[in-house]
Amino acid sequence: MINEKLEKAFNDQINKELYSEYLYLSMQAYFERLNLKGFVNWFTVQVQEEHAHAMGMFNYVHERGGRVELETIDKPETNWESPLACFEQVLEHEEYVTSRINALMDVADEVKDRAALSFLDWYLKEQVEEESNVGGVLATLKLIGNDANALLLLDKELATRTFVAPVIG
Ligand code: OFO
Repeated sequence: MINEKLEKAFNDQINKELYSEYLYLSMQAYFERLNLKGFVNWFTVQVQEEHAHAMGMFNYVHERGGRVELETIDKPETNWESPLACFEQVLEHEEYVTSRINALMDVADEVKDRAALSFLDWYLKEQVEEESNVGGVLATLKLIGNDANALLLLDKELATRTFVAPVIG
């Protein structure tokens, strides 16, 4: 049976993952407006990943005999100054999520739930990958500056990203 404090921390993180899904869906809509279909594809995959992250925890809490209580999901921003500004926010958000996963692990550590710690290891590794992935796109966007042709080349590259359902835990 999962400890009550840890159960609450998991519920908070489920909300954060669902917010991530919502934020990236809003960014997807932004790139639809810009008609940059490769970026749209990148966010389509990102949205699916965030949903999988939320569901991984959703299922885990149940597996541990806990209770999931869904909270309100905050309204995400709907517009950005540029693709660069948008990706700056993605990186900032992923860094925030990493800090929340660390905080969740602190709670698991505090209540000596080693099974939960081992489960959360996957999320920690995933955050390293996400930050590096997003950091790569951001670095390219900085190089691109106002070069529309280079932006279209990046758009082509982002069109190749595909979703692979993660095996969590
Ligand atoms: Fe769930 O990893 Fe991004 O936020």
